[in-house]
Amino acid sequence: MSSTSNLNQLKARLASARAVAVLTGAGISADSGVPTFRGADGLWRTFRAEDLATPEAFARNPRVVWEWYDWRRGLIATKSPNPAHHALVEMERRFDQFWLITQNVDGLHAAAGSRQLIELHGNIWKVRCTQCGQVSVNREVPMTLLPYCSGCGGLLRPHIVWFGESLAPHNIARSEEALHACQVLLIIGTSGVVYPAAGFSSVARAAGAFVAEMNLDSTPNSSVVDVSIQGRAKDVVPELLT
Ligand code: BJW
Ligand code: ZN
Repeated sequence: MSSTSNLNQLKARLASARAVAVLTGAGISADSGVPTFRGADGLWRTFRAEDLATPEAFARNPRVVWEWYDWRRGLIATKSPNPAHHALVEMERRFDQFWLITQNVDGLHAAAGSRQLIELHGNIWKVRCTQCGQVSVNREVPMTLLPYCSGCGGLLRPHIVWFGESLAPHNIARSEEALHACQVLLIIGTSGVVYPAAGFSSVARAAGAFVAEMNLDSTPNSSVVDVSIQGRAKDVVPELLT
């Protein structure tokens, strides 16, 4: 089926939907200039994930891990939301029920003004104490390395979900609610390889939702969804509002 008829089919579904859920990944922020994880110039072609994005790596060498995050924070600080982020803010206004589930940690959805937001993998602008668990916002760029908790003196870590760590139970619960309640699920700019988010398309589809993927390429999700629309997020997502 052509991309135009896929787009029209999706727009017709949205026109009659009351509850809509969206899952985003690094591809939506790629159009703002934030590097993806696994693309051609993805972050992990130069850094090995298992060297940096794990609790073991942090325990072994917190400074190296913090240097990587400090570098990324400096980069993200110069970026702003693009038309795809803004279109999702408008979409939130249009539907009775709306959930935006993001795997991104860059904070660009919140910066655009999205409110019904589930930051599944955490936020790069938040830190968490490894001793007392206190979470706080930290926007220093560059930041003091290593950072310590003002309350208890414990070492602070990024408030981000690393490989092998559990996602916050309330975020899982809200996502489950969204996947079961939505009539349409949009999956935008994710490679669909990292669980549990990679399984969300199947969950929503089994619960009866119409599922659409928007991505530059095909992904493991492409064979599960009702329609795949190829293109850049900044071009295709705003099209849904027209
Ligand atoms: C565009 C575009 C444009 C580009 N427009 N599109 C074996 C089987 C199943 C599961 C596991 C397994 N072994 C281990 C696991 C569990 C593991 C997992 O899933 N691993 C897989 C890799 C196999 N998951 C976990 O550990 C999770 N925890 C968990 O499951 O707990 C229970 C458990 C523990 C242990 C064992 C088993 C269960 C936690 C996952 C946390 C993920 N965190 C990260 C890193 C955080 C570090 C940081 O950011 O600082 O989050 S991983 C990284 O990938 C990041 C992202 O959020 C996530 C997803 O990436 P995303 O967004 O899809 O980006 P890309 O780059 O991969 O894709 C970009 C896409 O955009 C591409 O498709 C492009 O085509 C497209 N694109 N430009 C539109 N302009
Ligand atoms: Zn503390």
